Amino acid sequence: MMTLEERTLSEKDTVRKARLTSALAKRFRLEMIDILHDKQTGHWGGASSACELVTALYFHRMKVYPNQPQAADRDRFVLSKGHASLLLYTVLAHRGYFDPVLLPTFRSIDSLLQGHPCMNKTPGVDMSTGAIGHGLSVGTGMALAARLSGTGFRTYVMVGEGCLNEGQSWEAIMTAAKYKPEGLVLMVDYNGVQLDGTSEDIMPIAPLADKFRAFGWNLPGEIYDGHDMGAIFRSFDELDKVPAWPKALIYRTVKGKGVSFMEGKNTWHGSPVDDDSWGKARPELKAALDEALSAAGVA
Ligand SMILES: Cc1ncc(C[n+]2csc(CCOP(=O)(O)OP(=O)(O)O)c2C)c(N)n1
Repeated sequence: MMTLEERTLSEKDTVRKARLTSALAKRFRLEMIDILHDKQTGHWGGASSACELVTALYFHRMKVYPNQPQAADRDRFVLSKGHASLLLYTVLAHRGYFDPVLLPTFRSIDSLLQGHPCMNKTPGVDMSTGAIGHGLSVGTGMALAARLSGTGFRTYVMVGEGCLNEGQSWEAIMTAAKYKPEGLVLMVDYNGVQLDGTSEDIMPIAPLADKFRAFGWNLPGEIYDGHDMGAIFRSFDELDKVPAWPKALIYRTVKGKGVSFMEGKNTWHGSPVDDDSWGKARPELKAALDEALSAAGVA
């Protein structure tokens, strides 16, 4: 019998594929909360908010070769908000880069899976991150390298609002607008909450799409729902119709998505998941998974 991963990757009908990918993301969320509870360390809020987005990239959008993680023409992914490392590891493991049995070693001494992504340790990690704000600079360099080498790969950079509060991001935004690297896609996980408060309180970034356009970037007209897999797939199609580079996609998301009492709360940015909270969170995540599996026609 095929696994959910195999079914998702082999599905040709995009409506059915979006439902399968959505179910996969819900399963990853459940797996993440179990690991975070087990380890008593790690970041739930921003991993959960980007769960559908990163799952869609690796299971639908990006050209990748998990058994050749250094292939020159592979698409690149830079998780500028590196604190969401558990999400990247969970998706990479289930996409075939390494054995998912390693996931419970997350954040342990000498594990392949360090607290923040390390490109020298973990197969599939294209850039080491964790100091928020530098992802778009390296992503711009990677996209320019794709031009120089003629390999034509795409580079996807995911930022949170904390990244966009860093001046370095805006230097990269200007640099990319100047050199217009083909294949550079900035994805914003726009969840409105950071480590110690809301973006409104810390440093507002709205109106974001207008700012990007004013800086010379190109975007589809919509801010997409980053938890609706159909909308995410559509955002990729609409991105392809935008004629000029560099391009950005903005997704409205919910920090801590999937657990009612954790949603939208900065306290769940990186607090350890205690027994009581885990006990209450799990049934909610399991119910969402069951619903998604049933919508995808998976028994
Ligand atoms: C340069 C730097 N300063 C501070 C931090 C501490 N820090 C970690 S996450 C974070 C806030 C992140 O907010 P956001 O990018 O919106 O993350 P998301 O909600 O999407 O997870 C901060 C300030 C850091 N990692 N790097």
